[in-house]
Amino acid sequence: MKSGSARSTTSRVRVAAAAAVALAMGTAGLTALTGTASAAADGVAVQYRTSATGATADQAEPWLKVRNTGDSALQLSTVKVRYYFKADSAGAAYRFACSWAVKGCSNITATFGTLATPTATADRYLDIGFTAGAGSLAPGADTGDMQLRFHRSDWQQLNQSDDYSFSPSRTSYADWSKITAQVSGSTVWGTAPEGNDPTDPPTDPPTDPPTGGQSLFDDFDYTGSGDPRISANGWNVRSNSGGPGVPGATWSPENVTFASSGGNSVMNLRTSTAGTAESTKQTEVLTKAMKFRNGTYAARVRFSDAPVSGPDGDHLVQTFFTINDLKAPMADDYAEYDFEYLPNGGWGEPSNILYTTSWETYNPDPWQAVNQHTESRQSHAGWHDLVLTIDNSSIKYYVDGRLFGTHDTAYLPERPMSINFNQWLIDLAGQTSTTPRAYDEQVDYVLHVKDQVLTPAQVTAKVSAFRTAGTTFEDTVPAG
Ligand SMILES: [Ca+2]
Ligand SMILES: [Ca+2]
Ligand SMILES: [Ca+2]
Repeated sequence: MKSGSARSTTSRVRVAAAAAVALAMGTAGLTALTGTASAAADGVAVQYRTSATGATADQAEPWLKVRNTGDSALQLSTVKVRYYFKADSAGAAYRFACSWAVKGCSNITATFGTLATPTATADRYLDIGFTAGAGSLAPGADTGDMQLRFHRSDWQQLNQSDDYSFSPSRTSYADWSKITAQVSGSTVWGTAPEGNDPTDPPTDPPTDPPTGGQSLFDDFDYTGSGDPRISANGWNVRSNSGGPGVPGATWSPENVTFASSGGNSVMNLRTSTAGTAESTKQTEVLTKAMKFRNGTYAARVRFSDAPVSGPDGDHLVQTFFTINDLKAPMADDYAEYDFEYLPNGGWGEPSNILYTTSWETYNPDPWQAVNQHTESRQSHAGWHDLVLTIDNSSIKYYVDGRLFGTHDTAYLPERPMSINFNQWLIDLAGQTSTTPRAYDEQVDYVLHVKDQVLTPAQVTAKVSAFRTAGTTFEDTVPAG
């Protein structure tokens, strides 16, 4: 099988120039991290107080502060805070107001909604969000006072004694877990009313009904690239020559290694060069079977911006992707879905860029690509939770729980695919030195769930369940 062969130096220049979809990204690196000690755990805490303590009141006054408990800067525009309450009647309508806020009332957004699973103390919610103008929070910093209020639109008294998030005893700021917070769609703080947690099963079933949750999970717990269990578990550590990458380069199984980190095993793909084709060793690990089509694909991958040794600057591609074989130029039953990180640019890009690309097909010569892509021009060094979902209505890419791109039905797969990780060099033009250097891409786990669209939070829960059960590998996906 030739994998990743859809590339040429000219290809991506044209693709990038087409700029089908551009998505500006904020600071990445969010929650939904599991199991690895080296993870930079990000999160927020919500503090609450109220100055309207009566069982009934003209207005509810949830005053809030949001604090960044993570260890990197947090864009407030990625944060949503949810206050839960019980409406005074099914038809009651409410209005929000901001009295004063350190971050500026004009930078605070508010949305009322109805809960999917009403409880005795909650059938509505108020979502507080932030515009880009609210800026970011440094680690440990908080938003300062947000003096918020809401009232019935008819200005009748509201009963707040039956409201889930209300507490009359909270007259000074303190952490309050009955208000929840999400960062980029993942809940990082608080406890929702029963049945309303984002990890509860979605009310809308996937387009394709579940077929028993057949799945592939591998925590990459191996002793080395020669471990016979790697092949037994369906993986090929590539040694055969060919594209993509520098012509004449080799694919090096011995550069695929495994290391334990805090009791968790991580696969390392090391790509090295000394500036010549003969010295260039690329790495790839892929499933032998092409049996994966609709469903959810997830992996925890560590991209790097700098070499582990030697001079920097090579036009490197660090990937997680699915692909099948092109049976003829422009054959429409070709399929490929990529996460591709270029830490030093390439394909005409001057600096780091992350692409997600969905392929209908291509013509190798003369080059013609039929695809749709989303890109983000910023560093993605470090660990990232990558999720790809495919059903019969769309293709979605998530990075760290945040929707990165949605691609159209024209790019849906017609046939099953393999699952691949590789790291390779577009060319040798990024760093012309002959001093040896090496770059690492690491993979913590891979998960595929056939015919089910999982949320990033459900992916995290599924991986946690495998680990709790002591399962480091399982493959119940039937042959394609
Ligand atoms: Ca109420
Ligand atoms: Ca692992
Ligand atoms: Ca296709």
